[in-house]
Amino acid sequence: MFWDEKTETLPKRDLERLQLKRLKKTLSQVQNVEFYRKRLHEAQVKPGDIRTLADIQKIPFTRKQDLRDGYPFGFFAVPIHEVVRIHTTSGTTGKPTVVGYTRNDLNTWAHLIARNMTMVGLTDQDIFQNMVNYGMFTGGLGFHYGAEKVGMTVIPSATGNTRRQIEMIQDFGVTAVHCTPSYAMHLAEVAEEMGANLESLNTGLFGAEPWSDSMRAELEKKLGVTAFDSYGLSELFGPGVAFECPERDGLHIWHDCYLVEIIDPATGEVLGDGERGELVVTPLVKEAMPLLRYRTGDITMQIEDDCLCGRAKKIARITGRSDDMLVIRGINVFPSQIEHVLLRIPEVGNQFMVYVDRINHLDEMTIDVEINRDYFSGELQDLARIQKKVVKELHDTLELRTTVKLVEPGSLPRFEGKAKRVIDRRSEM
Ligand code: DLL
Repeated sequence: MFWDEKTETLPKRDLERLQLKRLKKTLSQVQNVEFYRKRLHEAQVKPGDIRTLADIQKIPFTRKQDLRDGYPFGFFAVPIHEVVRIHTTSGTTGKPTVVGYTRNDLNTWAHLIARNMTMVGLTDQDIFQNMVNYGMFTGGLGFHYGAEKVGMTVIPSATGNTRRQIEMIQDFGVTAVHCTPSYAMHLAEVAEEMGANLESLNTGLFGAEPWSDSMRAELEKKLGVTAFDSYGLSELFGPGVAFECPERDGLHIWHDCYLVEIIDPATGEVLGDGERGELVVTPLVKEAMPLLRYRTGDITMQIEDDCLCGRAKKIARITGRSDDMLVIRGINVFPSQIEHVLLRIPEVGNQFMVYVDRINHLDEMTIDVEINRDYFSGELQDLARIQKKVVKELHDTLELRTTVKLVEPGSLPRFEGKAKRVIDRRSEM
């Protein structure tokens, strides 16, 4: 099923023509952003130099660090009063990355989500429960407005209280759910414990973190749903970037709105179809915050095939990151954020180790950190105080519950070369 069949199935030539027109418009919009005026001037690229889509390779990449440096509104291409919504995504040193949307952007975003949901067969007959964070995370309001656009009955249940979530699924006859795959697994287990009947459910939309095909099989069995992968990032249109169609062998990225390149993350060289590398995206329809050649950090490849659903070229499911970002229960965490927090706490040293495990299908992060004897009385009570303080400070910055273990000074490994402070023991990926 299509939300916007004509656009979703544009013949290649028409699509490329549209992309070029929109790319040129984007190039004129970025002139309102000082960062891009400077960047393009330095690279000696004038808007008139971009005559074909391939000419985009003349433009330098934009990195997440550039956005951080522009904190808070340095990348807005419109006056602040035209920005009607702000979202943020986690940063490396406490400051988040800010993204803004105009009224038109919000409308575009809702349409993209409506395309995703219609593509997998959801209609205004569906009852949809959205079990993700409704705050700064783009998955909450993003899916919410898209589902309303389709005309579904939307339950903005957000996160938490799993038993209540399950009761609502049963009582309201919910047909479709959206959450992170790890939360879906937890939900399935609690439902089993409760002896709940989830037979009204038939569709699961899962994303915001990597998940494997074996996890898909287990979720489908436990929840009785067909499960679809949803990919996106705050800097583009949140989850309105790429989505699986019923074929479920890759994700359709909305080419009329995003110009896609895959590059070798080490050299920046543009790779061909079927070659795995980092996804680089130039959004083509964003007003408030246009970006040029944005490096997502996500590893995938373009798949050139004629999908049975009739839509254009897909990308493969994300298999990893080109940087050290961890995705823990859908929340992005950089090891440098942890370091930053620990440096502020005199009671602990700055050596640390992070262990990531998947326990009962939920990501759990444990941080070992050395106690600083100068600030520690040696009493057990003091140990508990320090531990609580570290957990709280980490939570304030990462918005994530962690387990903190205080260890003897000098007991953690020291690294001579590149530090390897993160041990990811999740076996799924
Ligand atoms: O996670 C947007 C989203 C919300 C996507 C709901 C899907 C569903 P951020 O918080 O900015 O945005 O995190 C973006 O999460 O660069 C990937 O590394 C990772 N990620 C998102 N979806 C997937 C997925 C949202 N399906 C970052 N598979 C991205 C693997 C994913 N990784």
